[in-house]
Amino acid sequence: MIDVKGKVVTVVGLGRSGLAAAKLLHKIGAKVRATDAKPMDSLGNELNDLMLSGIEIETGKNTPQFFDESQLIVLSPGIPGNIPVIAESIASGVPIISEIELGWHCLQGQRVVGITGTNGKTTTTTLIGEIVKAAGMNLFVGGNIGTPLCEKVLELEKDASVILEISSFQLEEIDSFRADIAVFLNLTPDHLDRYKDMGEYTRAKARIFDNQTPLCFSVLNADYDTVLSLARHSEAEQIYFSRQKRLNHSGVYLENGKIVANIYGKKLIICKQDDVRIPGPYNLENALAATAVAMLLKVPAEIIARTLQGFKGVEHRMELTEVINGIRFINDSKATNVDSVLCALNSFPSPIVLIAGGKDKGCNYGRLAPLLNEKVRAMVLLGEAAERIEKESGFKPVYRTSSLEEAVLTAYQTVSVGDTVLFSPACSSFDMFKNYEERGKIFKEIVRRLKKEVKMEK
Ligand code: UMA
Repeated sequence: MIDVKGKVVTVVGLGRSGLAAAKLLHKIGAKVRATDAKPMDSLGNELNDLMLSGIEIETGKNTPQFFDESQLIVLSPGIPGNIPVIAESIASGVPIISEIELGWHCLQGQRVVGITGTNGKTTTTTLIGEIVKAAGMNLFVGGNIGTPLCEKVLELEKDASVILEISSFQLEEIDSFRADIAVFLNLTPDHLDRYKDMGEYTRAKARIFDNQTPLCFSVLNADYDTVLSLARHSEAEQIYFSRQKRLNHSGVYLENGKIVANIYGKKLIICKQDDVRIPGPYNLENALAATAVAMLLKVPAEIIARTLQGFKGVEHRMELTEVINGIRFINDSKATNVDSVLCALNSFPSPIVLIAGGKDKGCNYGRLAPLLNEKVRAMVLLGEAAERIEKESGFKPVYRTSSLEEAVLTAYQTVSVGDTVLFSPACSSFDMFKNYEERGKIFKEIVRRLKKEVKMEK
């Protein structure tokens, strides 16, 4: 356990991570302060509990004075480490850690599975959790997926598997954090509004391998050379997974339409590739990665197979919302970068009407062009990034809209029976919504309303 008793610890940001970190620090005896740039009234009621427990709070700003005497700073993932107050603290030598680093120090030897990569993290994390649950093992599923590690760490069973979705933001400020099993799914451009270039983003992601020892495992997508080269410096034992090639090395791959696991020197057929219920080639990769982890956790093959066959996927990720008059409406609000949209476009038959746009993250939308031209009937755009998407993709026809409701109705007017309306934004949600979950929920509400209206018209 980290020794923070009596130490002044400043938590920066009071979103989910910051709140959980502040409460945990208070429980383990630190003198906690917490600051958030948002005004008090937009931060929710939980702040009152913090204040009642004696935590000093600053809202509406993050002032340098508030950091005076800090002996440790816990930084929320959404806040870059180069903002002026943090840069000043770094200069004065105060250690800065992320929320997962703090949570990790409070574990009691539980085995940590850390899942990172640009796309598929949430699906893979959830799927691993479902397999482990089906095997009757104790577990915690959290991290970037929603529940911060700090929120639950003191309640975990000693034998629990701690399954964490981990973002590059969380990895930036780790120090000793170690993933006993580190899963690296893929690497494509993302978050280029935060990182100065792909190199900086890649370096943050590669920190998942930091602190791994020869007793650890890294589970690597053998179809991505970049992933393999990043893992070269990891001391962990490497286990591969591949959708595209048979592996000579320990790993999980496809052979004659079947998922094969060759781990611990034993070759096992898990199930047929077509038994995997979640759609598309990239979800198959997620299923292979999850199988590799489950094998390392010694889950029996039949439990893995049963879970792959039953797992429907996660909310907001290629989620079938409704079928209206033969038109499928898919909620893929979680697709916040270009590659995520490419995965979704590859996963559904054409013709597709694509609804996209949101807060620009600096992605190259020109990369959408080939698949748009191949599979998309029309594109409906909204949000800050609409202009860049239209210009860079060069795709036509495009309809510009000013709200999600208008976008859905426009898409509905453009489709024919048998089409798919795919809401896969390629952008984050923060220009119009609180987060991608809110955006996805609103999309689903609009579609369900539309279904009722269409029924009444009949
Ligand atoms: N703030 C300041 N000063 C600043 C900037 C922000 O005080 O200069 C404050 C904001 O006012 C806000 C708080 O910091 O109140 C925000 O903290 P945060 O953005 O870190 O949000 P949390 O609610 O703590 O959520 C974070 C993750 N968010 C981000 O990484 C942006 C959540 O991932 C995660 O689920 C949660 O911790 C629990 O671990 C979301 C996400 O979008 C899903 N992640 C990115 C992604 O998946 O692409 C990485």
